[in-house]
Amino acid sequence: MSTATPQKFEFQAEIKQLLDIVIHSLYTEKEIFVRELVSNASDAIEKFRHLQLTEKDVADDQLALEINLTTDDTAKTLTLQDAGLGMTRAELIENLGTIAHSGSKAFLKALSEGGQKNSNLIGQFGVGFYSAFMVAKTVKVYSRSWKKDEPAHVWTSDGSGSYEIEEVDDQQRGTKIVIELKDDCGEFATEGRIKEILERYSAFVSFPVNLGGKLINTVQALWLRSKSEITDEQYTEFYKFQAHAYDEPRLRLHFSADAPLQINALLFVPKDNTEKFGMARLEPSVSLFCRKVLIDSKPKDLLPEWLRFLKGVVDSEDLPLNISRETMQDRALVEKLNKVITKRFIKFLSEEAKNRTEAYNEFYAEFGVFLKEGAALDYAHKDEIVKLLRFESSLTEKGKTTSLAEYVTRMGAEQKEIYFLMGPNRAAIESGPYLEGFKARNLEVLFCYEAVDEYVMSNVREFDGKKLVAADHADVKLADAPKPPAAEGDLSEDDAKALAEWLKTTLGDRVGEVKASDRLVDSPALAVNADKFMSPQMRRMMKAMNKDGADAPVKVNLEINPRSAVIKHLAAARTAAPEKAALIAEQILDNSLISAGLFEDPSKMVARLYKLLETV
Ligand code: FE6
Repeated sequence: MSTATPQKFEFQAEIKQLLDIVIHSLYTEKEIFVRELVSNASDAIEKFRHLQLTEKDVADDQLALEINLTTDDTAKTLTLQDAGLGMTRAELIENLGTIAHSGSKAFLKALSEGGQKNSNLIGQFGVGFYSAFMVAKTVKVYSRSWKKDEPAHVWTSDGSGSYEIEEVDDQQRGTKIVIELKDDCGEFATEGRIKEILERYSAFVSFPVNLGGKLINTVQALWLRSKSEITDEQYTEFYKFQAHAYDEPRLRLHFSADAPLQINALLFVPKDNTEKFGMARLEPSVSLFCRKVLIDSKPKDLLPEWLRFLKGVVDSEDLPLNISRETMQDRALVEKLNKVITKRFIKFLSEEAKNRTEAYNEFYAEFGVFLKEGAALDYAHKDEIVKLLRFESSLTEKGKTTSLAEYVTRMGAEQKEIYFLMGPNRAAIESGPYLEGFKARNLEVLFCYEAVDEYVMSNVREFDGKKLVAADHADVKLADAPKPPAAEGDLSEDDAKALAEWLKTTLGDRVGEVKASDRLVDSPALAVNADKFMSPQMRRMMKAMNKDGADAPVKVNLEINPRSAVIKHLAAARTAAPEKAALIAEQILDNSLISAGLFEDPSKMVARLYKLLETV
């Protein structure tokens, strides 16, 4: 058939339909067409290179394997040229309609059904090319096949209903696409705008991408190379480039998987947790790529919220290129990626904790708060995350931590629960009245210093079948306690009971139950939270937020120590000096509230103390 004169063709009905979808609804941002065309060009070169391994007799075999873009701001055109395998006349026609033949019906059907489960129907040269018509008045495709002696052609269309094909002479091997831009798309004829787009989406394309003769992509897609070939310096350089960071990464995980999904990932933990300084909440910043081409730089659901401190890239061949941010067409796939990566990262952290304990502990000191968030909120991974948590305890040195697993190995046979105490710091917990009963019984208590710990502990609830119990809670029973040796002058059980009853009457509404207790060793008294629904920490938080309920007067149960000199003195004063005894009772309650972090109104206390001092 002669092809010397232009020949006109109508688009098939399916192609018209597809074009309409691509132009009007598949992509939310017009700039995406640059990514799609560069991606096609890269694939075409890749295929050519592959083909060259077996085919020796190819057209223009000296051509540099490059992609060249040029803009013409006056003519309002953008030109992309590649040295790929090119297309013959038949292939131009065939490739244009490939999707229409191979499953476009199913594709269209899937889209019309909401497009939620779009499998990868679109092959390597998919609908991407059509995206040019989002911005083009006309598109000209010049192409010469790698097959020698095949003439070159130019394909021309305005995307409305028909196209023309004509033979041309001066086209080298590969494809050159010339886009004449619509009037409102002139920005894509400026070098600055195209540079920006290339740097965003095409920074890691395997072949040189030149814009106006200048090389754009200078960084390698490190995540696709083998670990053994990469130096620490290269990793750090990549981290800085990818995360726009100036620090050195604290930890890195480079891994690949083939099942259940094909994944290459390179993840970094930065040096510092910037949220800690009261800076804005971190945004997800592990970018999602498909074969080196950016899909989304801030994919919302690629990782769970608590991993928002991670930087880096995830690349999966299983992703269709045209997943764009607003049209995440394959939720299920992203969810699967999320599962695999999260599991893998948790495994990595547990290995770090085991093999590089010091580095892990430093990581934990900085980023532990995110693990706590995960332990409390990520139900699917809770059990594994809890193993990564670390706490100081009554048995660790100051600044040293223990895991819950280690705590459990130290538990005596009769201990059934894991105890913890909240407090602003180690000194405050150690000097408070709550710890002494546990210390006397050789029961280890975890120390929690952060406001979130309360929430974390109540969400985690148990570890290894053992309940996590607040050591200052009224329900804590230390039944098997060894009775402290009786001493001269200790209150009898009856005296203690009578004193407790008297205290209850004297203190009135300020206390719930008052009883003698074995929990105490040195302190005279201790307040245990009588409010099952609001811990002191919660109360403080609600007060800070001006929430209702925090204003109600504090009500606590009081436990007294019948062996304490102060209590013995009080028992004697009760009959000898009733007025003074009442003052002492009030003061003992206030002191115990201070230790519990529940003391709120010092005004009465000052007056009372002066009154007491008068009696000395
Ligand atoms: C997509 C234009 C039909 C090659 N190189 C490049 N693009 C390619 C191919 N496509 N298909 C093969 C496409 C067009 C038309 C299909 Br008309 F770009 N750069 Cl080898």
